[in-house]
Amino acid sequence: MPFSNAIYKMNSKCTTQSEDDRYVFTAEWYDPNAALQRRYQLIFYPKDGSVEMYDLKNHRVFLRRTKYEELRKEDLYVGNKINVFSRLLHIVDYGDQFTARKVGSKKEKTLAMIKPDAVAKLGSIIEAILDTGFIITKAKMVLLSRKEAMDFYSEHQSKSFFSDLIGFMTSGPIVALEVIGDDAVASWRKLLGPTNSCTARSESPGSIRARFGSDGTKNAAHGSDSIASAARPGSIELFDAPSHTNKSELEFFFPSSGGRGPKNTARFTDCTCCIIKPHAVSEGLTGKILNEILSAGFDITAMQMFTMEKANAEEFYEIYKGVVAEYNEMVAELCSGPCVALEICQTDAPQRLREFCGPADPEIARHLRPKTLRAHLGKTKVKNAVHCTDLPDDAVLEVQYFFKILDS
Ligand code: FUP
Repeated sequence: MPFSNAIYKMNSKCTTQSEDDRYVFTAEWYDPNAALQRRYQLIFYPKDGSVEMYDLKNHRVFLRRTKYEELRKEDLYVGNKINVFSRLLHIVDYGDQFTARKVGSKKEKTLAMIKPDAVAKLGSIIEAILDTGFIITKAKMVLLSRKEAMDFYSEHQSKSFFSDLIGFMTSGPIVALEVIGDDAVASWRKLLGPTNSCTARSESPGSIRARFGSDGTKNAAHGSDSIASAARPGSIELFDAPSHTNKSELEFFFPSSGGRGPKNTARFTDCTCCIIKPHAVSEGLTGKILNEILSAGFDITAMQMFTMEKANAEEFYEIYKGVVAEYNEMVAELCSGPCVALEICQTDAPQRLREFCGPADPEIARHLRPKTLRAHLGKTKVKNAVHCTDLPDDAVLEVQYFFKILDS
């Protein structure tokens, strides 16, 4: 594209609000061909949903202002990964004061953890989280070892309930979530309700602990407890965080560098693979889909959120290349944002899940199999809510692709 400094200069200077607001970010993209991390100024215009990119190293316009309806203002915050015309961009900073003030000021991230007693209600809890306006940016089902549970709850080691708490927390899988939202630490704790579920039922009957917990130990879910320890996305320097922080609670499950955190729970046997597609995740359907799957009696034995590179999406869908006309669109959809991978266990899992999901084309599903998942929640043949393994022989391979290869 033609060299131009004009737009860059104009955007660098423009930090005040106008009738045509713009949000400016610094974003990075790993260019696999050049094996280089490239840096861009990314400008989003909410008025018409257009986007523009400027290559910061080469000082040239990379993408002229172009409408891009898939991009939502809510997805633009530091720390998030977004897909712009098949490029997976990592937003690393705010590009101007106006954007930092408007987008970053009240945004916090916190750990929301679903405990063993409430994992069966995963769908409803995620629905409540999304209905409250949070965005889920990371998710992983794990089974804590005793050591991990004791580390996580080390501040309670001298308490009389410690041993029961550790026994409970290691009794089954849990689901760790990173949630982002305005005042997320306090808002999530408000939604959680009082520590003891019995108290919660009298004091805050609509809360998560009132609805899904039983007592003072089996209380459905956890939330990091202080704003002082909260980590605003990508704005760590804004916080003078103490060493025991809820950032470190997030780090415990989702280490940003080095270690891998607790292992996923995939079993790789008697299972099939289901992927909640990015369009469904961004439409806020994750909770609904999990609910439908669980209500139909399927066992979700592993779950994790992934943001795929295009090369991974191509590889995963390789068997459809040259066979399915929509192959390219399927690839574009799968890497267009975060997806949620599930391992589902059940006798004859691949076939039963396929029957449950229904025909790949939701229009056909609505005519022929109106009770299926895709009939309810699919939009088009490509945006059909979920992928499920087609051939039983591929089921374990697909589960391995996510839970062994991508999770490494
Ligand atoms: P909260 O911050 O609401 O999670 O509550 P605490 O930090 O006080 O407690 C952490 C966890 O310890 C609770 F979620 C459950 C467990 N606990 C008990 O098992 N018994 C108690 O009497 C208090 C807490």
